[in-house]
Amino acid sequence: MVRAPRTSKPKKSPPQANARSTEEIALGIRRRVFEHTIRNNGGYLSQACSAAEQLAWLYNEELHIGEPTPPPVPEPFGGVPSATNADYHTGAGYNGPALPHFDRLIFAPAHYALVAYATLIEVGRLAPEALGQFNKDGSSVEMIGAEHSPGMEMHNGTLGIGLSTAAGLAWGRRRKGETGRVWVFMSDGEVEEGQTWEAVQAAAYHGIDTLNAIVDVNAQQCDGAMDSVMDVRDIRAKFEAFGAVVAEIDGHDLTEMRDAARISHPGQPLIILAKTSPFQSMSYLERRFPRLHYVRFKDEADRAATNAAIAAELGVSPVDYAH
Ligand SMILES: Cc1ncc(C[n+]2csc(CCOP(=O)(O)OP(=O)(O)O)c2C)c(N)n1
Ligand SMILES: [Mg+2]
Repeated sequence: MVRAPRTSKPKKSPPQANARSTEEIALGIRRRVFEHTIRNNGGYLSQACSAAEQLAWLYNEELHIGEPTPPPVPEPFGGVPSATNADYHTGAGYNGPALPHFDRLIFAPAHYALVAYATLIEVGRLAPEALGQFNKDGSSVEMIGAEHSPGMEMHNGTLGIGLSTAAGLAWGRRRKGETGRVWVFMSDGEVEEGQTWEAVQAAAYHGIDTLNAIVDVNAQQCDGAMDSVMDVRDIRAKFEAFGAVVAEIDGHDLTEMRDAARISHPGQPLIILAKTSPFQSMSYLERRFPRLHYVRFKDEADRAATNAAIAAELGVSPVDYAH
């Protein structure tokens, strides 16, 4: 089945309407991840630099989703799924109920979890206190997100599985006549995984045009700059060759993001390649290049200097982490 090109944006449900601008939410995400990183003596800070606009835009503008169903402060980890575990739940409820007309979000790179939680807090879907449970034993607010973590609905620590899981979900939803789309947030490290390419190929073959992805192309990998670890070459040409419609944008430019999402892509998945800076709005981090994957401080002086410099860049007071 090939859907007619969509020319207008689906109507938002009232609970989703957000009084704050997407720019304000992106700044809030960076401030929150910064504060957490300083307070906890390290963290996935660079991912807030690169992805803040993408996640703010998804939740504040693009996703058509309902009100969250779980409590604002997450319940403890309810155990693994089984026929007898009535407490088992995924974190998908923070993205609203899984109703046929609502969109679903698959959050693929699990190490971006802190940025995901900060986003949920900024858009009012999660209580700020939830971060108090971050990386604690027995908590669902995992450092490396899992399917029970807020905003996530499937295991995603294994990079590269998000897009194909989403393709299958979109295919199944279409067979059931559901009108909601499936969006995926991905990292560029995931293009090193063969499964990503199989997903695009299969989605294009089956005409799954309800599948949309935005990829944080920060040109970074955990061991450093992407081209020093694995030269992935021209990923736009590759995504197109495997059957996707591709938009390449400045990932900090919301106008380009909005325009990219409006591109008509009948019968094909849409992949938005959001080219980003791994130290956007926190230029002090540039001195760490190419080791930006996880920010850790070499000593107290490094922590204090980073605190002062980035707080000034983000327009906040330095974090009082001694208390
Ligand atoms: C299949 C798989 N291989 C390797 C890893 C280990 N790993 C964790 S994060 C990461 C970096 C991948 O690059 P990207 O997601 O783009 O990271 P970033 O830009 O945040 O540095 C890797 C290789 C993993 N989680 N899954
Ligand atoms: Mg990357």
